[in-house]
Amino acid sequence: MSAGGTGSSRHAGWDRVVCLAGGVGGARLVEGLVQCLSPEQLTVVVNTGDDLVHWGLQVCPDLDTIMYTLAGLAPVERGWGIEGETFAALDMMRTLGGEDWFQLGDRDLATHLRRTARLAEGAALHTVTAELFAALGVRHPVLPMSDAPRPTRVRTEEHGILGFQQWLVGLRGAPPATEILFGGSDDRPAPGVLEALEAAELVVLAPSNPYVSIDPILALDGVVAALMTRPVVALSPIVGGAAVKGPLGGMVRSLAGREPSPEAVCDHYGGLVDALVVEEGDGGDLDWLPVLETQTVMGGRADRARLARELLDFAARALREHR
Ligand code: FO1
Repeated sequence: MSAGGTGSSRHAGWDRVVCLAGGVGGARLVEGLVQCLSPEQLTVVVNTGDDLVHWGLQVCPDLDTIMYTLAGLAPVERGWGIEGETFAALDMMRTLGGEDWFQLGDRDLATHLRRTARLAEGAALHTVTAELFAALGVRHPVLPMSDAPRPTRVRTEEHGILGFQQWLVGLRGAPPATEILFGGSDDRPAPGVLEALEAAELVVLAPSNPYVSIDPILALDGVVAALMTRPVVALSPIVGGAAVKGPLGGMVRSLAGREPSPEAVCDHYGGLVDALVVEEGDGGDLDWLPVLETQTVMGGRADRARLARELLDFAARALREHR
């Protein structure tokens, strides 16, 4: 069953919501939102800065994490890839002397083969993305942030500039990041992104890594300008002084010189965020914007819907004057 296809209902508070997302935290919130909002009410814009060419194939980890999550295929704990995946191709690749630091599972491989073939035929990434999501029964519109490559790179003192996955997976995100760089010469958002943002009554920043999941989207031409005119609610990916998942905690320290906190996330987004959702007890010093304290660490599918509904209700109360 597709969560995107059959699980949605209509939230009364909002007619047009755009969610900017990346990573596993982003996918979990998106799964909650698709249970509260119909495909007409919700558009998801996904980071593609994590994308890489691996084994000659175009791999889009954040798009695929959202696709597999919405299709009910993602492993609940790990969040990325496909539940029950096998790795026979990886084993053979290793035997053949190929690269094995980035693990592509057998079924996941079909996604990258299909995407790469369609791109080689001349189809744009947003077209191929729509085809793949539809094939897995997902009905909500999910857009890549850009059709053009926009590779994120990480500068480290020890290793110089690294590709994002090389740093995150190859080196386990251990070398402190001193700068995040957004590559690519074409900074146009994919077709539909600015149109969706300009029509949005509410923009949700998912509990994704601000530096490497949300900032690559914000770096595209016209995105910040569009967001400045829309009510924006963000969900903090920092809980109890630590990142829920991934390297964010260390990045706040090395990039902002601060201890990880919802305030640090909020300050990073500057004036873009109008309201914030944080973990119960984490609201402390945040007195300059409306804050909802609730349980933000998401469990299964029902819990993700619960959090999305609370966020949408809170935003409808807190941001009514912006509409
Ligand atoms: N994460 C890992 O920690 N190790 C891997 O080998 C790995 C492979 C992989 C393959 C396909 C895919 O869609 C995601 C994969 N990820 C892997 C996760 C990925 O690196 C991150 O979750 C995101 O890029 C962070 O948003």
